[in-house]
Amino acid sequence: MSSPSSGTGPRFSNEQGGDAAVRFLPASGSGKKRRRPSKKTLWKGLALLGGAGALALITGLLVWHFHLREDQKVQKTYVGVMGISDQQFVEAYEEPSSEEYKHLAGLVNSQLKVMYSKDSVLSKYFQESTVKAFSEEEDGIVAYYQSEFSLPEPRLSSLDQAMESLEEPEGQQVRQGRLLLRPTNTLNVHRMVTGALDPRMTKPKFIKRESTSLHVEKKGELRSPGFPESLYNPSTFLQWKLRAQPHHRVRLEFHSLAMEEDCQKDFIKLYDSLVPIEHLVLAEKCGNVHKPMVFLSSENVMLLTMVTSKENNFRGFRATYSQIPLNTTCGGQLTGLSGDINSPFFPAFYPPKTTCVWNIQVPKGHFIKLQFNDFSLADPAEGKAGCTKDYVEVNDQRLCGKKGSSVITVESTKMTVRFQSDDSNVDSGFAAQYEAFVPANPCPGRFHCDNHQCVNLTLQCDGWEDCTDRSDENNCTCQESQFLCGNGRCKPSFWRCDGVDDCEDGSDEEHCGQCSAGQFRCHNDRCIPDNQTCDGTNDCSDGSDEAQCKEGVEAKCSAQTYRCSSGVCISKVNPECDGEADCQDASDEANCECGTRPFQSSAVVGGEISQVGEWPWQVSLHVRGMGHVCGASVLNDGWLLTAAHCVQDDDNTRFSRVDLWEAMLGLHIQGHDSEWTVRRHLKRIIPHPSFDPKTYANDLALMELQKPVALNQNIWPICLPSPAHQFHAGESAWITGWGTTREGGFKAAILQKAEVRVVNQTVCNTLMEGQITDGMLCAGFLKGGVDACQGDSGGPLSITAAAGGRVFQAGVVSWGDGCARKNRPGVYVRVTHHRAWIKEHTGL
Ligand code: 4AZ
Repeated sequence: MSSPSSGTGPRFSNEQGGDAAVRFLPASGSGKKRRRPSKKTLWKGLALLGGAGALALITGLLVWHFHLREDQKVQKTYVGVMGISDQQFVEAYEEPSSEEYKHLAGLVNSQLKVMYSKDSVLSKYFQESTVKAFSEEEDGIVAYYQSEFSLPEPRLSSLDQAMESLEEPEGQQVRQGRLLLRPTNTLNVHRMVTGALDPRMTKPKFIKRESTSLHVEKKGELRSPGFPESLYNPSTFLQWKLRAQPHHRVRLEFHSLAMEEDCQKDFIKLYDSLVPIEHLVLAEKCGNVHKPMVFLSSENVMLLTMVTSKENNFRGFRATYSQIPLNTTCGGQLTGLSGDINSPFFPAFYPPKTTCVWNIQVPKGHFIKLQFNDFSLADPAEGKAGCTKDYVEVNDQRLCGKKGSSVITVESTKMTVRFQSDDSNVDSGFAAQYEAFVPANPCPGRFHCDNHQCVNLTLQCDGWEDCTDRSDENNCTCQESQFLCGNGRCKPSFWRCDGVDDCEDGSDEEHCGQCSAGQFRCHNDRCIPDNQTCDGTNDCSDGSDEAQCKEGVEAKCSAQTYRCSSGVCISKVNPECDGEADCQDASDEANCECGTRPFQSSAVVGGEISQVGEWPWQVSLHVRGMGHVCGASVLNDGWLLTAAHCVQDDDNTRFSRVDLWEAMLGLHIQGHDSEWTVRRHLKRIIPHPSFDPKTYANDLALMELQKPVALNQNIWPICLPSPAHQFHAGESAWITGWGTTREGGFKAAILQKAEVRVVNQTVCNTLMEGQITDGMLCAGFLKGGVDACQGDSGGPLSITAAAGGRVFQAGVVSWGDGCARKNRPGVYVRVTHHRAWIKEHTGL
């Protein structure tokens, strides 16, 4: 920016010169000899000149501030909704080129002009209005418009204020009054809602802007451009205007959504309107959404917008649209001893502007309890203003936001439950059951939790929390096979000293390491006699008594010993690649170019999303036209290990065909190859010949790449354990993959990781009703909650060895009873069991 005084202002200089730019200009008649001024006069003159200069500078700044900056105008766009009564909607109002549309749009524009003319700020900066659409509503029409203002930037806040006051005090009048233009051009406006556009929709220079209008009376499908084969385009603003027939709602169901995680960059936004007005936003979504989402409008219109930034593009979304009749019946009189109450359309997102009231009345002598199982209401103000937007009111108690299971009890025969959603922001709502109870015997035949919930008697003191306040696990008398926690809970004894705080008060992990003299303290804190260490027997059961031995003790070969290349066996547990040559021929330290993250520079941070390069052995197997289907692991530059069930033909697809597959190595985000990503076709697939699709025994397959890959920081082999390698119950293991992040959900776009624990083989076989063979390994949490799931199959179960720190592949994701269910750990192929078969085919 140029200085305000340059050009027009006086120029000063320094007679001593020096700097050419600040040299005195010769005065006119500079040829005359000048009288040398006295020192005093010189100072006076300089002071005078300085003062004048400062004055000029200040004046200049002021002029610039109030004049020039005023000239730097910015454009501001508002969108609005105008409800017009006593007008009949005609089909032509949907067609902007029709005479009828143009006529009504003209009236709306004049109406807006008149309204803006009454405010000095609005009238000064208003440029023009454009009607964007009309829709039908009960007894009238809704006009959707956009108004443009042009103003100096500093005036933006006064414009916002003026627009707001147009809404509030005057809005009241507008709501009730008749705004008369000219007698012939009367518009009966009963509702006005105005708001600024989301700045993300105006800020970037979009390469593409597109608007599509759709009628939803016939079911149909909506996809973001290119979905699912290609990625969406950068820098686009797309919108879909959806219209249902009168007296219907628009129903929009998203089946798949894969966008950038950062909503500031890429997002979709839904509105209960035909223009993107923030007062009527239904929801904003980005990233990967893991469960199908259904949205419903309050009237017969909905707007879907999609904004993409200039980088990081994903697959986008697929959604289906339809319409449903408007007359939602919710609430009512309930007199049974028990019953269900749900927010309208649960588990679909409830529509905005909905009120339901349930009046529950139970027989005399009973009280009522209401148990919420799901509770997710949209209330951005939750915690601040306190349940003013969407809420459930039980008698006089308001609930809002998101909650886990909870119970509300009233000591009365009457309960009133009111559900209220406001104009914007919706969520999946709530599902609850009410139950009448006799105060003296609130849970006949069942356990009475402190919060008045009832659970089956068999669930009391079973080690699991079934009452939402956990009171079923307090003050228990433990069975023989259980351990009594400090807080009175009972937990299976074998969970004691396993490194996991199962009691949740730490008591099961206390006093674990106090071994007597002459005893060795195992890593799992068990105590064994000293002389049982380094004897070739795994006495601790976690192998720690054999792990720290200076060198492998030569022993008789058995399933527990490591066989050196020379044929000699040593008794050390997991000696391979631990950094110490235990075999005399050092063969236990050969072929150890594996299981490290060679060039990874950043530390692994929390959360479920992996770091780039954290799992360089993870492979994504793609099938032509289907994208990611299974996981696999890198064994070396030419071989991958996966699950046999991934390569079994089904009725529709010949998954056993080599040419169907493409292996993606060094991939982090699906659909987003990086400079490290290598795509490879396959030369051959070798499924385990004894794979049994009924029992999933031997669920293992090898894949040979068409040509070897160059290993890099994101493509690196995992170590294969020797047949004798021991993975102990309770040991930490990691599962990784792009599978669904919940049962029945969507696949992940970014490589996910989760920590699980190896589950005792006998316990697992009992839990899984005898389906666990020696060739399988279980991992997870008996509590549930963490697991591999569909799409993770074929991927590795990675365990870091205690000695040497290399990562070994303990398992291949194979099967499970659903995902992350309580008492249903994930089942993996036990790699050690199949080591010989892998070696036979790959030489590894
Ligand atoms: C599957 O369908 C699958 N919970 C993989 C793992 C598990 C369940 C299902 C384990 O690929």
